[in-house]
Amino acid sequence: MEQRRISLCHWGPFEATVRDGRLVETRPLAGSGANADMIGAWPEMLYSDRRIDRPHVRKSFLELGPRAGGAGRGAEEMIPVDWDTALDLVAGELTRVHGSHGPRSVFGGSYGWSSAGRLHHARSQVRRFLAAAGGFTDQIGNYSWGAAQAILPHVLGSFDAVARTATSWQTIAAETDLVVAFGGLNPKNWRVTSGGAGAHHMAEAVAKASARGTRFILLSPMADDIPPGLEAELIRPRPNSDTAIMLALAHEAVVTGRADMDFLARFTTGHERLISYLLGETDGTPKTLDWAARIADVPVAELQRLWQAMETGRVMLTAAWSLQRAEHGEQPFWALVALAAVLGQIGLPGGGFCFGYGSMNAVGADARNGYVPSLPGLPNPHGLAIPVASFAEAMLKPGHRISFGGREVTFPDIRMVYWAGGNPFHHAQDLGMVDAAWRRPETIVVHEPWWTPTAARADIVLPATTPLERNDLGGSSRDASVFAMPKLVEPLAEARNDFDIFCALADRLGVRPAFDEGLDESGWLRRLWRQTEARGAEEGISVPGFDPFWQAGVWQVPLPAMPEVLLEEFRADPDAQPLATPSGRIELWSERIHGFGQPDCPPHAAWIAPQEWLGNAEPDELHLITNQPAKQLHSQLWQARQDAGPAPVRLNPADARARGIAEGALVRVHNHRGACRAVAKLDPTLRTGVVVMATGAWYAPDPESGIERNGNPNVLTSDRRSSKLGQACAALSALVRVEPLGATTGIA
Ligand SMILES: Nc1nc2c(c(=O)[nH]1)N[C@H]1C(S)=C(S)[C@@H](COP(=O)(O)OP(=O)(O)OC[C@H]3O[C@@H](n4cnc5c(=O)[nH]c(N)nc54)[C@H](O)[C@@H]3O)O[C@H]1N2
Ligand SMILES: Nc1nc2c(c(=O)[nH]1)N[C@H]1C(S)=C(S)[C@@H](COP(=O)(O)OP(=O)(O)OC[C@H]3O[C@@H](n4cnc5c(=O)[nH]c(N)nc54)[C@H](O)[C@@H]3O)O[C@H]1N2
Ligand SMILES: [Mo]
Repeated sequence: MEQRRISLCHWGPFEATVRDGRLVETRPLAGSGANADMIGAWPEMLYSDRRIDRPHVRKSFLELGPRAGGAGRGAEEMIPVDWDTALDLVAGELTRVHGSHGPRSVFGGSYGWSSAGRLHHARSQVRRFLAAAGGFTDQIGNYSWGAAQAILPHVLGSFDAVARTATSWQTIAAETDLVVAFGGLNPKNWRVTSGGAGAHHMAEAVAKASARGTRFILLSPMADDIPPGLEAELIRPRPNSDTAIMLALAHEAVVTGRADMDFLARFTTGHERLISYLLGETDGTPKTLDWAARIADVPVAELQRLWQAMETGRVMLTAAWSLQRAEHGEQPFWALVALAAVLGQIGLPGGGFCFGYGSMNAVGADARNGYVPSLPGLPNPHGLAIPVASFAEAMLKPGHRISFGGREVTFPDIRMVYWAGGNPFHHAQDLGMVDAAWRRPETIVVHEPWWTPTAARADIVLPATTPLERNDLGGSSRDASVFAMPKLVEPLAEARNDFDIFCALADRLGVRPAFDEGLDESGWLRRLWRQTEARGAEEGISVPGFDPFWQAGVWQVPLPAMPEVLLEEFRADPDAQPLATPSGRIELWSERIHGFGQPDCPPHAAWIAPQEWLGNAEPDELHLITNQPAKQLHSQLWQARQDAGPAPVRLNPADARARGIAEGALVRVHNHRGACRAVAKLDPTLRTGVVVMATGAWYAPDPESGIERNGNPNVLTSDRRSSKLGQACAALSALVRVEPLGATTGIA
């Protein structure tokens, strides 16, 4: 018997063909623009020999429990056990650790993208469960735009400009003369959206603007940040130097009399102090184009041309999220706002600034917010939350205090780790350090559908279903559709839904009513849909009932009446619609940040050189960019590509020649933190001195040499954070060396 159904994943909507109970094909939903390779990988993913078929316990943990110690994690045999044994063990450990060390000793922040459905969203489920079970240590912030999340509330009153709102592409296509994109507009990033990418229209939107005559100038070390077919000019600055360029452009506006002083006076505060810094009155260094050209190591004529292009017309400035995933990552975002303020077009259609047009699908798409429901959380009264990227440091240094957002956070004494829906051995920096930290806790529990490096390093592994094996609903707030995600096939072997696993544990702990509120899967789906209905009632939008929605498989949320323009209301009436900053205005100088007194995050946007970048590199060192993988979602989908060998490292042919490296050669990429294998891919469009390795390879250190075999670049990145304000992931500030993989290492 053959059946066709529509469903959704983070990389798009698809049509699935199921024959005699087996998934045989997945294809992008017609008209969705989703990537066929990524969508088509589902059957291989579902039936991969990396699926976890039943609960497993690490051998010595099964024998000795927490007395086993963590040294054998990842190396010892994993023993299959039945569900009751596994669940009793987990419930017993939670009770023991809570009882002896308190709720904060259970670390359950469990960062990770999980899968697209909103009910069975593993990370939301685990946090809800641990809160119901008495509390836990959570994580604050995210890896995507953690530094922005820290700085923007001080500048704009909230981080809405990175999390939710961007001027619509429609408006850009109609109004904008020039788009200046720091970090480019990389089309590979438009393949995914958190929650599920409904429609993929970004390339079309860019093409439409270009066809109307919008000019594009992109700043990025690599040419693939330009969408195919777009005639864009490219400036290739050194990585991490964008802040200097932005400040120099603002300086140029000031000294040529083009700064919009009326805008600065009405809509901002502190511009006098920023200008004084730009002019060099505070530090003796005027932030001229020459100054920036030296820092960014680009011909000054390129910056002059950029400035000339910006002098007239409607200008949209944008920065990719990648810019802030760096040391002092707060600065390029603050500097971009400052530059836009100096130009005076913030809040005008097609002008000002926005973040992330090149970072994720549907940024700048027309969509109404709030129609995709989410699993409600529960209060975590005895808990604590630590900055997301600090978890490994926290495991290594219980009791240590760090500054974060102007206050202090004390690391808890983490005894137990609970992870569901994330792959820290993919996402965290300095994996050698993470590996060491991971040996410290007494007990580690992981739920996973696949034997990821994280699952392989747990004490107790519980096999989770994939979204194709359960009923759910999903969508992204940046898209205009909500999808039903019906169960397509029966769960593999003994795999269970995360929700059902937590129900069984909640029973054992006596907290089931608090956790499931008496609802099963179907009850929860209906309850989530009531959130959507309530949102519709607020806005006078008619929402179908759950049953008709489920039957139709998708609901198109009506488009907003007017396309979005970021900060339009503020510009229209700053007194009636003040920002939530202390001054109610855009803060170009922040008294509050001044009060924090942290030299690594001064009270105005400033150029501060990172500790690791081309400005202080040894002659043979290269700047490593770790960007998002083109045909994966992070480490997801890697299991469908594992036979391809180590991941590529891209080098400019001149850098390759200098090292005796040919196209396709196996190389060793290394620094003092670690080393990995990779396959050399020569790219003449890449800036010299820069190498690029996408994230996403599964961590596999060779037990003898320690070299990571699959090309996971996070063995090379540093755990140093953006600043004491943000404590955010700063993966994009790292130097490496590359050499042919020869006799020195002994691995082929
Ligand atoms: N060097 C460097 N590192 C980076 C970045 C970078 O730019 N450079 N980017 C960072 C960013 S922005 C991000 S968002 C992170 C992403 O890091 P992660 O979110 O950790 O990466 P994923 O591979 O998406 O991990 C999700 C995991 O959930 C599992 N999963 C899927 N569905 C289910 C389910 O239903 N139940 C359970 N229990 N598990 C499920 C998947 O198999 C997968 O292992 O990486 C960060 N790391
Ligand atoms: N296909 C695919 N798309 C994805 C994801 C995925 O895993 N796969 N992940 C999604 C997620 S979770 C996130 S957070 C977003 C991330 O979105 P981004 O952070 O914007 O994406 P990246 O690919 O890391 O970086 C984009 C480009 O920035 C450029 N760049 C890097 N450093 C610098 C710099 O210092 N200066 C300048 N000017 N340019 C620089 C690089 O050339 C790189 O190609 O992507 C999302 N999109
Ligand atoms: Mo992200």
